[in-house]
Amino acid sequence: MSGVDPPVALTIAGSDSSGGAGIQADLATFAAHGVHGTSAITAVTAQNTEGVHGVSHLPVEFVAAQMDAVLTDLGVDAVKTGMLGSAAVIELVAETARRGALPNLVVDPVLVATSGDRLLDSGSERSYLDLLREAQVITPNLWEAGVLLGRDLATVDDIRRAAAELAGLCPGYVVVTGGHLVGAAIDVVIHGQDLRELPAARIATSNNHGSGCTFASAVAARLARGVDVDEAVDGAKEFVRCRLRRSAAWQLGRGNGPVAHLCPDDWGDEGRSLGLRSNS
Ligand code: PXL
Repeated sequence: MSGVDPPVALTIAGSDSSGGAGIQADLATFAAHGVHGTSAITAVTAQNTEGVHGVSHLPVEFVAAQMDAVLTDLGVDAVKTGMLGSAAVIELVAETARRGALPNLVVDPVLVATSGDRLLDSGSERSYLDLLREAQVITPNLWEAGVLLGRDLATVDDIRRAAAELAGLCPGYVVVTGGHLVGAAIDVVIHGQDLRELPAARIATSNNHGSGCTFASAVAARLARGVDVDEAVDGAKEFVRCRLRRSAAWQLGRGNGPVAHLCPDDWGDEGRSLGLRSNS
C-alpha cells in the first residue's frame, strides 16, 4: 500500500439478494471503514427478509479463479470468509491459507441464515475444523459454535466453555458472539489463556439480518487498517451496535429486516468513516 492507496480487503462469501447479509454487507462495511473491497463469490442466494428461497453454488474452480485474480494483483491486507457453501470451497480456502496467501484471515463460520435456512451443505461442518486452524480470528455465533462442537449452547457459561474448546482448535482469536442469548448480548473473546468478556445491553430489534457478517467484516477492515486484534474486535462490536440502533425501527420486508448499512455519519471526514464514533 502506498501513502495514498486505501487498504484492501477480500471477502469470500455468498450473495444475499435482500442486501442485509453476505457480500452486500461485507462490501458496505469495508467501504464504511475506508477500505477498498474485493470479492470472491461462492454462491448466490435468492432470499428476502423471510427466508432463503434458493441457492446456486458457483463451481469451486471459479471461486478459486476469483481469489487468484484478486490475490495476485491487488495487494490484499485482510480476508474475511462468510458463506462458503460446500466442503470443497472450505478446503480451497484452507489450502490457500496454508500457503500463506490469506493475510489477517477472519473466518465467520456461516452455517445457517437468520431465518434458520441452511447455508452449508449438510455434512460439511467438519471440514471447517481445518480452516479454523488457519484463521487469525474466528467469529461463530452461539448456534454456529454449537454446531461446530456438536451440542446445543444456551447460556453465557455455555459460551465460555465453547470458546475455550474452540481455542483448542484455533490458535488465533476466538470470538463467540452472544447476540442470540436471552438477556444481555455478551461476547466472549479467547486468545491462548486470555479470556475477555464484552458485555452489552441488548438492542431490542428484529432487524438483525446481516449483523454477524457486518461484525466479522468490520474486524477484517480494521485489521486491514493495521489495528490490533483486541482493538479491532471492540471497535467492530461498537460499529455493529451503532448500525443496529439506526435500523431498529425500520420496517423493510415482513421478516427479520436488515441491519443498517446506510450510515450518514460515514460520509463525513475520515475519522468518522472509520466508524470509531458510535453515533446512533
Ligand atoms: O448471516 C449469514 C449469511 C451469510 N451469507 C449469506 C447469507 C447469510 C444470512 O442470511 O444470506 C449469503
